[in-house]
Amino acid sequence: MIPSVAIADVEPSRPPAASPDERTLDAVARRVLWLAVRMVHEANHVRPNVGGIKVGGHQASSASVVSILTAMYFRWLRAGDLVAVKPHASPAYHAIQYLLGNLDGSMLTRLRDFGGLQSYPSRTKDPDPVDFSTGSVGLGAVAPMFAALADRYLRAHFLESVARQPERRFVALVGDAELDEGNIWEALLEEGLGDLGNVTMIVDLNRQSLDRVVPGIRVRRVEAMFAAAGWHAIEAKYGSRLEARFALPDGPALRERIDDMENEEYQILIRRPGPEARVRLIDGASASGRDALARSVADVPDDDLPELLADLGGHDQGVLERLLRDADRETARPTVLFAYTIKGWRLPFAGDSLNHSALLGAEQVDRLGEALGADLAEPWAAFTPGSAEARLCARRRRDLGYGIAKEPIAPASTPVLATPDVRIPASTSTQQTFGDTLAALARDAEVGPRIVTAAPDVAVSTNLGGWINRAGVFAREDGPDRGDIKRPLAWTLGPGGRHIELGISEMNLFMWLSQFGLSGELFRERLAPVGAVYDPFIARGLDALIYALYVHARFVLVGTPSGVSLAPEGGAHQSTVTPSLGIELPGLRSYEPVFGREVVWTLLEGLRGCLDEDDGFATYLRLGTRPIDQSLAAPVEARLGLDGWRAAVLAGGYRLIDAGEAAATLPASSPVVVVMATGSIVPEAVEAVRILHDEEVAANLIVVTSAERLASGQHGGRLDALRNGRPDGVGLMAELLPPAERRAPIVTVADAASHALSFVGGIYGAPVVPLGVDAFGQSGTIPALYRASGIDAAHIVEAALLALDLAERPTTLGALRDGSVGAGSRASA
Ligand SMILES: Cc1ncc(C[n+]2csc(CCOP(=O)(O)OP(=O)(O)O)c2C)c(N)n1
Ligand SMILES: [Mg+2]
Repeated sequence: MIPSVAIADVEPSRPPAASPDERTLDAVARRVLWLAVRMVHEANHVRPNVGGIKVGGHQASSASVVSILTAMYFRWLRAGDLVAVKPHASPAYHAIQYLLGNLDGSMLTRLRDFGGLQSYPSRTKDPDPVDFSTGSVGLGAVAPMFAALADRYLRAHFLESVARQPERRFVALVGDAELDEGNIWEALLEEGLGDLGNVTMIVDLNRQSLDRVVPGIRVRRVEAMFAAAGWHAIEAKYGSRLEARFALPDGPALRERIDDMENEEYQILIRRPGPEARVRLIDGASASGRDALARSVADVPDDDLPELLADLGGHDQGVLERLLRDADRETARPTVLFAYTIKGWRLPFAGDSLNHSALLGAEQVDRLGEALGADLAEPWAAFTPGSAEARLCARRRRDLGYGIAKEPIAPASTPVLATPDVRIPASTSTQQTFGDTLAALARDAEVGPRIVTAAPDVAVSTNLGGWINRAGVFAREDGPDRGDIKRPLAWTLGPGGRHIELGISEMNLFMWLSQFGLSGELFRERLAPVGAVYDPFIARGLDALIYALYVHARFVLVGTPSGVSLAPEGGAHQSTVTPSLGIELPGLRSYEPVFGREVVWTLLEGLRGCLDEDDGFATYLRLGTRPIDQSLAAPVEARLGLDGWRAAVLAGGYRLIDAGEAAATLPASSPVVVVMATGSIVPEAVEAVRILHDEEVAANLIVVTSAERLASGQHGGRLDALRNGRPDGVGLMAELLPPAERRAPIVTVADAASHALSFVGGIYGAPVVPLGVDAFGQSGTIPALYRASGIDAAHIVEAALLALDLAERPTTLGALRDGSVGAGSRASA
């Protein structure tokens, strides 16, 4: 938490506005600034504060972009354009939405309040329309780029419906320190994003981050980096007053001096009293340039000098408009506009290095209101009806297409998801079946056209080859014909392609999923985006994955291969924490199928989540390369039939081996133990259960296909169930464990951190011995690694025997048979 700091007061400045239009625009900008500042003030100093925690909000960061937002929303933007606004400009953004009639005035008192305006613009939680959520800096900066790619993709694939939509611009208004985030540079290097002429990034170049004035003149390097990435880089550097002065005979000396000044010096200069500013300005110049420099500002009164020096292009409507039109003319590549601004513009702490979290005092707010022409008695007043400002707001509301009902989303009803005909060999891996299923779906007339895949340079190794051969690779134009060269992977490029190949950036993959996964909401055509990534590298893009879920994108994420089952690949590629992510991330359904059929079913369910008209969700499939003997599934198929098995898989798990059924000769006194296993490790669990049966232990094997479904039933449902007098209402666990078995000890086993499944004992108070991979792996064979990690059959058997010792009153097979709970006597195993 940043403490409020005492900051020297400087008078708010009000540059002269010339034409009636400019005056109107300036009046709008002043009102936006006032509302933004007052909103934060209300939240911190007026609204009753329960608990005494500083509410916060960013007056300085909002002020920094007031002119830019005004130029955008009151001049430049068109209906259909989609905009990401830097997170800490939320108050200014909402002020604009209020003036444009999209936000009820009562909300202005509810910034950062429960159910009120969010701290950072949120698509899903704010009451007014927000195109892109922002918050974690860097992500909002690139979201519009991926949305622009989705727009391009849709225009190439769904011509009729999308062609009716207006050409859109995709805009990101970002903070300058936000450019420190590496994900922005990963997106800049992505070749599919490099020629999006409808993308504009506007950098609020206030030279300040959270903690400090950014040293040196970093912008020069950054501009060169954008240019090197193929972007059209332009600057709104100086305002018209300074530009006019540069045009005078000694003007070049002044320009050179400011151009060459490091950020820290500039920030000090614009905050010093006029006489001191003049001395600093001139003394800091080279000896040869001092005279011309002194002459260049000789006629500027002292009082006016700091304000003249702070006349930057990012606060000049004329300059901004000219440059935004310039961005429009560039249609072959994206544009970045560096808009030079003052953080805290027109506020007493303008340009102060510690103003990021600073709040104006009550008196300062009143003085500001007066200076900005606001009515202190009616702080939330909109413009007087009939005034030039009110007319401008009404006109812009129409121009921006606000209030017009959106087209319905296609497809209007959930498409039929027919189970594709996939040949599943006697022994196969989940990754193999995933690839085969997608390849089969490429020819599905109903769902195939809506599936689009992406992989960060791992398409081949995650088994997308068959799909890519049939679906092709998306490119703006047809690729060169390879003639009769026969290769296992055809890689046919063209606008009809349905695979998008990304460079090695997991951040880009998740940002891609976030925007392609919102295609229904953004462009009225739903897609089913499937992203494939090596499971361990999910962590590399985790923040972007969380972002994709936070914005409610619908997608299928396939993490493969996973776990130490990737044995020879070694510890650097073995994932252990991903099942926990699958359980804990909100809005994500997670499956770890074992058998080929289960892959087909869970993938189809994930695609349904993308395309369903009401029940949308994102899905994570954790897969692997270990060949699994498919005949091991015979008992469940025999007991439940295919439909029952499928329903159980989607619900989260099923009983694969039941001791009573499988080992009819076991004595009634055999103690009961439950083995719960997930993923690649199931064959070891089957072997262990058989050994236990030989040892006269009544071991049951439950396969968990979704720890997430199990946990959500258990955690989410329990309290409600108790409230409603249904202690049994704990989701799937109640079905998996019949009452007589609920106190029997449980051994959990996964090719993942042991913690991932250990929660299962909590529901009925059964002792649990969790097995899993709790150390980094290494290269080796699967048996060697399973043994070293303690998840092979021998360890499962040992754990089961030890678990039996934990149970005070062991459950016996006989008791299970007559349904009495924990009543049997202890039998030695
Ligand atoms: C990923 C991430 N890290 C850290 C933060 C905390 N944070 C919020 S704003 C900010 C500084 C942003 O500076 P800049 O982008 O220049 O915006 P300004 O406030 O100057 O407008 C930081 C570090 C964050 N929001 N997201
Ligand atoms: Mg900044």
